[in-house]
Formats: sequence, C-alpha cells, structure tokens
Amino acid sequence: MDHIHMPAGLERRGADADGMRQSMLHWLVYAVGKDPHSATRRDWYQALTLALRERVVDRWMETTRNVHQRGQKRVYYLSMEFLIGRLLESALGKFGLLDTARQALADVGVPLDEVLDAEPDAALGNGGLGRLAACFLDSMANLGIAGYGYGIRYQYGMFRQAFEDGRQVELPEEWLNFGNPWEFERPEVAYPIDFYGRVEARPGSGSDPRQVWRSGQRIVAVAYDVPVVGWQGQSVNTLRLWSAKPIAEFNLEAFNRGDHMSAVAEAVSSKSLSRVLYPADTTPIGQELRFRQEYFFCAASVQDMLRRYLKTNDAFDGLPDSVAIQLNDTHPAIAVAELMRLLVDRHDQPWERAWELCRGCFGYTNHTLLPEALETWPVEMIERVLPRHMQIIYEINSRFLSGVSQKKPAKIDHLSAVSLIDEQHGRRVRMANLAFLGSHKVNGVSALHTDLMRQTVFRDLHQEFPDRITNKTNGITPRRWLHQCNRPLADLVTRTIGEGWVGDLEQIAALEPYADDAGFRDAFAQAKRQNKEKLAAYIRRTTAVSIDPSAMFDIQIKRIHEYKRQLLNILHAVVLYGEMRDGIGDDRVPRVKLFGGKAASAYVAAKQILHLANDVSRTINADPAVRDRLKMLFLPNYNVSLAERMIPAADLSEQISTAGMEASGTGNMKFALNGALTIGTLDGANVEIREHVGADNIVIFGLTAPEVAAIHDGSRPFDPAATIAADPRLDAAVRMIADGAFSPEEPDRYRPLIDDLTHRDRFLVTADFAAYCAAQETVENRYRQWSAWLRSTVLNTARTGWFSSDRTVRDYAEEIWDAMPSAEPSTRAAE
Ligand code: 26Q
Repeated sequence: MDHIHMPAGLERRGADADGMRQSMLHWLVYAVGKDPHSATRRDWYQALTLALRERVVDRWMETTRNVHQRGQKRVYYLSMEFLIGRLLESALGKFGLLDTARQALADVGVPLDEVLDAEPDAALGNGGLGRLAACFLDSMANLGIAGYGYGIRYQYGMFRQAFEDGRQVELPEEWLNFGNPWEFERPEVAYPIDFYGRVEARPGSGSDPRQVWRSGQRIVAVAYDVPVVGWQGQSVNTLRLWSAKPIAEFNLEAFNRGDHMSAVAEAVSSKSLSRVLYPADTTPIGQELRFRQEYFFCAASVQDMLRRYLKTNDAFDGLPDSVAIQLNDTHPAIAVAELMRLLVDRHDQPWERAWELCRGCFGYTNHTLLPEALETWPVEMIERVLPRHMQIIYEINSRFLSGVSQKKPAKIDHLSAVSLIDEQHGRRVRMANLAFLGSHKVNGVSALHTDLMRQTVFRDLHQEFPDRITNKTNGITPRRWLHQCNRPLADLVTRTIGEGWVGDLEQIAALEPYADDAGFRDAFAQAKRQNKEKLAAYIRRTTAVSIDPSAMFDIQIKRIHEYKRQLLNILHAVVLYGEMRDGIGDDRVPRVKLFGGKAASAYVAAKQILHLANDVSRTINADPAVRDRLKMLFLPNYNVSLAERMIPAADLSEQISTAGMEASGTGNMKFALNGALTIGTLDGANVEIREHVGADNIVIFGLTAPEVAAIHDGSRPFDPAATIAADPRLDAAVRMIADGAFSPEEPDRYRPLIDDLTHRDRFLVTADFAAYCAAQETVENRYRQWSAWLRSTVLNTARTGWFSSDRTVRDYAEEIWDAMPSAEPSTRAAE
C-alpha cells in the first residue's frame, strides 16, 4: 500500500499557534457544528482535541505499520480496569504543544485551563490496580513496546462521590454523555460471545470425543480504540475497549405477536454487560454479572489476538514468540480456559501442546494477599454460565494433580492447597490457582509482597514451581505524575538538569548534589509553595473552606479501607485537636490534614470511617480555638484529576497501612517524586522507598509484617482494650468519638466502630497508635528545621527515579514477555 498517499495532519499545516487555531476553528465549525461566538468550554475542548488528534493519528498509523513490518512481538495487557484520567493535557504535553494550544485559545479569548477542565475523567477503574494499568500503557508507548490494553468500555465509570451531611452518596458517572473524541468505534471489529447452554460429546478424529458447546445466549463485543500516546509521540499504541451489543436490537417475531416489551428486552439485557464498573476493590462480590463481564472481555480479546496472529501465521508453534498476555490480577483469569478451548476445540491442537502454548503466552500479576479478596467462583455457577470452560478447568486440574502425586506421594493437605477447586467453602474455583498454573511467570508488585506470596497464599504452589514467582515492583509514569501535574517543579528540574528525565526518570538522580545548594532548595520550596497556593485556591473555590498555604499539608488519598487505616490518621487529628484546644503543645506546627477517597458502596465500615472524618473536620474547622493551627478536610470525589492537584501540594504523605496488607501502593511513589516526605509503615513499596531515599529522609513507624503475623496467629499477645486503657491520649480520643463529641446530633453514631476497635481491632490501629504519634512528632521536629527538611524533600525527588513505570515495564518486557524492542538507533534515537 506504499503508493497510497497519506494525508499529513497538523504536522504539515504547521504546529504554531496560528496553525493550531485554524485547525481548531475548522473542527469547531465542521465537526462540532458550533459557531465560535456561541461555543462553550466543552465545544472548545472537543475542537482542540480533534485538532490534536490529527497528529496523534498520523503517529498511530505509523506505529501500527512499523509493528506489523518488523513482526514485533505484541504484548496484550488484560485488565478489567484502566484508570486513564484525562487525555488532552497529557497528549498536548507529550507533543510539546501546551504553550501553542494556550496561545491558540488565547487568540479566541478562551483560557486553556478551563478547556482542559471540561474533559471528563475516564474513570474506568477503582484505584491502584486500574491506575497501574494506565501507567503501564504509557510506559509501553514510551519504550516502543507493541503493547495493547484490552478492557471494557463501561458506560458508567467509577461513581461520582458527593457528601450529604457528611455521608457518602454515589452518583452515576456519565462520562460518555457528550461523546468521547478520543475513541474510534470499530463496528467491523466485532466478535460473538457465548454464554450458557450445554456441551455435547461428538465422535472426534482420534479416540477422544470432540466436545461441542451448544450455547444458550449470544452477545456481540464491539471494539472501541483509544490511542495511547508515547513521550514526544514517538509511538502511539492502542487501548481496545469492548462494548456489549445485542445480536439484534429487535425481536421481530415477538413484536409481531404484539409483545412489544419482549421485542427489545433481550437487547437491553445484552447491553447491560458493559454498562457499569463494579465499584468494589479488594472484596470481590459474588455476582454472576461480574463473572460474565470478565468472560465477555477475555473472549473478545483472545479471539482478536488469534485473528491477528493467524493473518500472518498458519501454525500455532510460534504463538508464544509473537504473543505475550499479561493478566492484571485474576479478573481475566478465565482467559486461560478460553485460549485452551479455542486451541483444542476450534483449532484441533492436542491438549498437551495447547497447554504448553498457553503457558508460554500468559503471565499473571497478583495484587493482594487478603484472603477475603481472593477471587473464587462457585463451580455450580461456572458450570451453568460456561459449561465447556468448567470441563476444561477440571481437565487442567486432574492432569496437574496426578502429576503432583506421581512425582512423590503428596500429603492430602498439599494436594487440596494446590487444587483449582476449593472444597472447603462449598465447591469453588480458585481463580488465582488457575492463573498461576496457566502462566510461565507469576509476579508480585513489591519485594515484600512477593516474599509474602511465596510464604502464604502460594506457599504450596511455590513448592511445585520454585522458579515461577518473581518480583516486579510497581512504578508510576513520570509524564503524568511529575511533568504534567507539577509544572513548577518540572520546569525547575528541566532548567537544572535538562529534559532527559521525562523519558528516562533515572536521570533525575542528577539533582542530588543540588540538595546541598541553598539557592536550589529555595527554588524547590517556591515550587511547592506555588502548588500549595493553587490547591488552596481550588479548595476555596469548590468547598468554600479556607486553608493556609504556610501550614504543613498532610495528605492521605486512597480508597477507604480498614487496612489502609484512615482511622489511625483521624485519631491523630482528634488528639491534635484536643491538645490544642486544651492549650497543650502551643508550639505545634500548623497543619492541614487533607483526605480523599471513595468507599465501596456496600462497605459499611469504610462508609462510617468516611463519615467520621467529615464529622471531625466539621468540628475542628468550626472551633475558633484551633483556627490557624489545625484544619481538616475530606475533598469529595477523589479521582485522577484531583490527585494531580493534591500530590504536588503535599508536604507529608500518609502511607500507614497495617504491615503486610498493602501489596505495593503507588501513591506513595507519586508523593515522594513530588518532594513530599513519607510517614509510613514498613509495608509494600514503602520498604523500597526507604532503601532508595535513605532512612533519614522518610519517617517509618509501627509493627513489621512478621510482628503483625505473630499477633494474628496468636503467638504474640495483643489486647486492644488494654492498649487503649494504657494510653491516656488514645483513651481520650476514643472516648470523645464514642461519646458523640463529633456527632452531637446522634451521639451513638460511632459506637459500632469504636466497639470493633476496642474488642477486635483486626488492623491493629491501637497497637500502632503510640508509635504513629511519636513519628508525627519526629515529622514536626524536622519541619521546624527548615533547611534540613527541604534537603530531605529534594532528596526524595532526586532518589525516586527507580520508581518509574518505565523501569517496571522494562523488567516485565525482559523477564516475562521477552518483548523488549532491540534498540534501533536509525529509527528511534533519530527522532
Ligand atoms: C474483584 C472481583 C469482583 C469485583 C471486584 C473485584 C476487584 C476489583 C478491583 C478486586 C480488587 C480490585 C483492585 C485492587 C487494587 O487496586 N489493588 C491495588 O493494586 C495496586 C497496584 O498493584 C497496589 O499498589 C495496591 O497495593 C493494591 O491494593
């Protein structure tokens, strides 16, 4: 097709403000259909996006062509969640066109910031796992890896959070209502997805019968593609999201019968498959619709991969050399059974061969060890929804278990631990074991988490496959999490060491010597101050609360979860408040405690904690006795865009989970990179952050993972009631909450919460309380020594280059996917 002349987009028209304004006006009039005089912010957003999109699409097609021509290995990242956030500012920044766009808009009298704000967040995820997927896509595009994200195009993303009298209310997130200029519908890329029915055994070619699945329901998956722009537009990859469509919108037969509702009922129910993201993190809900969503997008994705592979191959031998599939947790684990089904049933591959191919392709990332969070599905349900897959799961299991007992006589406990079927809690399929067996590598997301995987949930499987588990510590993309979200600091860094750090964050180590340069430290402090003022202005605008930018900004933003221990932070606020009110410790550092995060709709304890945070904030902020010294605020609707505002403004980052429970954390990395100090436990990636920034530049407190384990297995005594009674500060704080000091309209509101804390305290809030308060005092003492504090914050930025998701993804590409593109100086470095 070399003879086809490709149109040149923005590039040929000139990328100056003039050219961009012309292009924007063209799109505004002819695509959006608006007169510039009556165009709204949203119209300008559409027009600017469409103008920039020309350039994105040019590079996109170039990338796709290159991958094809080079026969590059493709990496498919399967994830139920992609928390990509807004795309316009990010794409403009990557092409270096922010100032151009600002000028082009200024020429028509529109401020760029307002246009950027008109873009809804693509909130197709709950939290860390979904955001990690987005950072990985960004890094794959930066590294020139042929990476494809595969997921679901939810019509409703993560719910919008509002507060009513301090309580969370959930509102639908209708992010597609005004259309999405970043997506390309591909009506021709559509696959049938089957459910229900039965399996018939037919005579096969050999001695084995051929299994034929007669399905009971068929739905269609239609592709929507979103471009994933690499740094400087070097390459543009694809995020392919599936939307559910009915086979027919209309049942003519029912309609003619006069049954008008039934005529459309089936279509409505088919579309519901991709309707809404489940807003549950960690605690899986046992609903059939969720399982059908999982299969829906896996089946579409696997069909798509095989179709692409078979365009250029006529045998399956090369499949693992051409295709790597990464499972983002167990949510897409059913893809293992689906690939087996297609290879064996549809493409006549012998079982053993198919299994080898499967394992060659798949890798599995685990994100949690909490037992209640491990995904299992009732055998009965899988048998009904996907009868052929249940047979395949049984077959995988029986071959594996007989292999295990043949090697050496195995203990029954060992066999039942490694089995795909959990017989203990009704018969259920363990998706983690399926993902483990179906993959050649299984990875944890931090060093500590990976160690614990080997010792706990996968102990028995690890004995069988000692080389399978590997660590890949998480990372974050420096494009969004420094270059985009923190212009003042990013500009300072670039002025000081050049711009190379954006594409290669390890270069930021060159800042280290400047930690001892008083002039640089002041400039660093000024950037932080600017960010704090901007956040304070935003908070005043949106919540009418005033906060003082010279106070210490102490921030905890993440999903609300007992193990993340927002309650510990709230108790500390209550202590500070009580002491300041009573005139104790008048010399304390003025603080603003900021929170953000959503509670899963059905998670009662999380909702109570959130309500308490709002009640405590209300009381503190209304009390003139502590004004100027303490403020507390829970910002509503925490999402990627709000994170981009809050993280650059933080002085102190709260990473205070019960040790052993946070698999990695990634917010911790974002704060450190943006020059905040961390107060944290030795959990997840905090351990590695300490190793990188140095023990003097992070404040660690609390029980360690082995100590927590000892309490939980009973070998170390722990009595929360006695712990409270023995600590006057804790006792006073607990009493205030229990007696209704923060909920006078309903004094017993927090009795259940406090009862649980006093008699159970599974997350060891009381056990770590004294250590946490002491650590907070250490933080304050540092903060008072201003230049030492600043030095530490500079060192946090300078020493967190390793936490780039480019490093993480390169590790995956080299050790799991074997998909690292060979450096091609002629093409890549020249650009
Ligand atoms: C499963 C089944 C049914 C419904 C929902 C779910 C579900 C959905 C989302 C279960 C878990 C999640 C999300 C988990 C998550 O975000 N884990 C976080 O992953 C991060 C990236 O590795 C880590 O940094 C965090 O430590 C971990 O908590």
